[in-house]
Amino acid sequence: MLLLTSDFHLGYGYNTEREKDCFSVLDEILKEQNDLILFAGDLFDSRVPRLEVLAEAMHFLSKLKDKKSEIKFIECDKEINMRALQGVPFISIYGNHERRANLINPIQSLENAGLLINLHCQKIVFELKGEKIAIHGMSYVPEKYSKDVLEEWAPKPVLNAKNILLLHQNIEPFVYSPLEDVNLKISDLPTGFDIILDGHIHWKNEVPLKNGKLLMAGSTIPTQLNKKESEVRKGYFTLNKELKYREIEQRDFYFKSVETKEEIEEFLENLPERKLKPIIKIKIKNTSHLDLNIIERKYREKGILIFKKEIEKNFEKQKTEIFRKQLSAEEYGLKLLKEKSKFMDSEEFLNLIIEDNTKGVEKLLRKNFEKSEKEKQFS
Ligand SMILES: [Mn+2]
Repeated sequence: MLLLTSDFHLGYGYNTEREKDCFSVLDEILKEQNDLILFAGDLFDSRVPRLEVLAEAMHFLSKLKDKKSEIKFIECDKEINMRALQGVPFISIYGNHERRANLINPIQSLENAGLLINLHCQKIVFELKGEKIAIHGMSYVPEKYSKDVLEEWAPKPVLNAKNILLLHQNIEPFVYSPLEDVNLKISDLPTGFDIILDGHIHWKNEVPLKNGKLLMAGSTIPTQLNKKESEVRKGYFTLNKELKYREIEQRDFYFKSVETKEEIEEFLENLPERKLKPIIKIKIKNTSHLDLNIIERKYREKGILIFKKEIEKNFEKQKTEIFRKQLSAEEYGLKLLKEKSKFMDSEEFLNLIIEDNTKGVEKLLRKNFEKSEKEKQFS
């Protein structure tokens, strides 16, 4: 059996009531009998995970080495550490949360330890019960380049094999957030693949293609806490003779719009009892007369409460302020860069700043300066 999954976001919610939630998927997978695990990026929530988080990932990956698998290795485009083929191999690409331009990222460091195999514009071929399985993978590239890199690589399906392609990009109409670019369309995807597994999108999708399927397994914990995430259960795909979606045990997540305090109380009083406290996001109109702290204290045992105030249309400034609070520092930085700098590749630029890569920053600035000078000459 193959397991197809992505976006564990290990380390998400550190120092909150939810900090252990991201690890439960690891235990569930270890309970399963798999032959091969295919992972479409964002194993970690950050580029430099805390050691506590890294240790959990390493423990999981090394446990896979003790498990039985019927998979046989045939060939790979690149040199691999044979230790990574022991037990149940974990074939991965890295996602946007891991990518570090020109620096080693956490997925690559686990690969160096022989705990997984990372693909970037490469493929690896196995055999399972007499059937050839070819896994092709392109790790995350800034959206701006996604179409070009994929076109240049031009992955070719292996003859007489089941071909699976791993990606971690926005693919129109599937876009993670309105702040991000999207360059790939479904019609740009290469043909001849039985399955294209795309990470990055955090809610599950199954899209039929001409010959094959585009799958998004979704993240294994809710991270965006939007309406879409509240409507779809989290899980992963398994592929034996047929494709199945297996839900994982997790907190319920409610996304509820209310107008009065009475409505909130009625909703919270009537929640069903569950082993795990649910996550409850409440969107409220007219909050001025409400003391949300009192409600939070009164119902703390009922669930992990998140309040979201709905904004009146006339208060543009207030809106920006609240919008800002919903973004991570990184997302907000990217938004500002995109608004304020008309010339450069904002995503790459922000990455270089985060990495403290002054040489890279200088190089990019120079490149942009030269480009704008050239444009001036010709205009
Ligand atoms: Mn992700």
